[in-house]
Amino acid sequence: MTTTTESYRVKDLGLAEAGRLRIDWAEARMPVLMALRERHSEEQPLKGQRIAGCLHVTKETAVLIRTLVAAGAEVAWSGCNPLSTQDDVAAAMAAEGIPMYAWHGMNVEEFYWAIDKTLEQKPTLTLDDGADLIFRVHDRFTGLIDGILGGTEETTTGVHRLRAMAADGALKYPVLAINDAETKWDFDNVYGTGQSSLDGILRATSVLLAGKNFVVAGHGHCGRGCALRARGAGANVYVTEVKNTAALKASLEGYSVLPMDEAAAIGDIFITATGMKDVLRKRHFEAMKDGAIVCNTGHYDVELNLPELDELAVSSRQIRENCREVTLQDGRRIYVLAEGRLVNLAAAEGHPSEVMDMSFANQIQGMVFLARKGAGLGNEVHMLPEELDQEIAGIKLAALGIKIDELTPEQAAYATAYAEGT
Ligand code: XFA
Repeated sequence: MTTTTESYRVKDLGLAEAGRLRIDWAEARMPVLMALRERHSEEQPLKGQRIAGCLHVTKETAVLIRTLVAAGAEVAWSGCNPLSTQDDVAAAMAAEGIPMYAWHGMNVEEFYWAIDKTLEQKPTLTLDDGADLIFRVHDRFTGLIDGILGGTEETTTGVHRLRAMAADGALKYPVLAINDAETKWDFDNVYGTGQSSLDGILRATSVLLAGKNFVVAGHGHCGRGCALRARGAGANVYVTEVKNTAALKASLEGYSVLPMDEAAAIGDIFITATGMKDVLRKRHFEAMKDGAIVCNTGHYDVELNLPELDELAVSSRQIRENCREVTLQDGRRIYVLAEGRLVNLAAAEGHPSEVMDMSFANQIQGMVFLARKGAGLGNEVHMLPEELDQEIAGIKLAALGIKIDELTPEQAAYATAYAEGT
């Protein structure tokens, strides 16, 4: 059931109060967005801009939307993933007067309908997670292109596709790669994924981590975050890798590095964070101890080869939420969390607000940058200026009450002279 008027479509406007409570909770944990909101409500850098946004409708996104509005923008929104939309948050936004077109579980047709509704306002800026809005404008609404100063893109995949498009000369307005900002990828991958993945494991199992053998497949940013948090919880952390430099880093960080064939027989808990398929497969399941727990926080649902596990099974039952017990021929039991999908999304709540604070601060500052400079940029994928990263990190530090040193004028001069090679 949906509530429809001209200016929004959400599941149920009656959920608005519940949504507001959640948004208020997030606001208290997003000091960078709140600081930018205060600054931009005075300066109004987005006055006269119309923003179409297509991004997960969550409490954190609501804080982003309120901040864009406070900065002077007119905003219309759709959700970039029908399953990530929180209906109470969507309702709260609609109740605040945001043209919000999002509800949980919308189908493909409705998804494009929602995007198209946000384009009716003839945006001057687009804000994307997955580039669907940019693609839609380029495919179906080319008449809007001349009026668009630029867009932002949140994700790695989106940025990748847009770079391919730019290389073909097919990109018709400038795009900022939010993902490539250090305050985005270097924080949400490590600290966001690290904590939320452990959170998912704990919610799905409630096991004690201390003293457990915790195997992390992959020592990229996500794997590093998981390893760091598992060690902090008192687990013995083992890391598997296929890349020399990553393996060496893991070893020098103090983790035991070994091949999965050996880790399989040792581990109590396994988490994959590689981006590769079949990381845990038949030969590994065959070697595992009774009671081993397996899950994934890497690439969607391909890292655990569950069809191969099920071939080895004599029985299987859902024993807890997000926890399936698979019994093998010899009686050993393996516990599969969230069917190998991202455990931090399926069994927990994704990145904490404190982490989204930094990602979304890049979105805000990206919008302001495009409003000021977009017209002068080429139709390519651009990085945010490095100063913006430093500024965002600086606001976060200030909010945390952390002070740091400053170079003396002599040191600053020395640094410049040094860079010039004298
Ligand atoms: C849901 C996000 C995706 C939610 C929404 C509701 C709930 C939990 C699906 C998402 C992304 Cl694909 O948010 C989480 Cl109950 N996020 C981002 C996020 N993660 N991403 C972990 O939290 C980053 C990422 C992912 C998953 C990068 C590449 C591939 C997959 C949007 C968001 N999260 C904060 C939610 N806090 C409640 O706003």
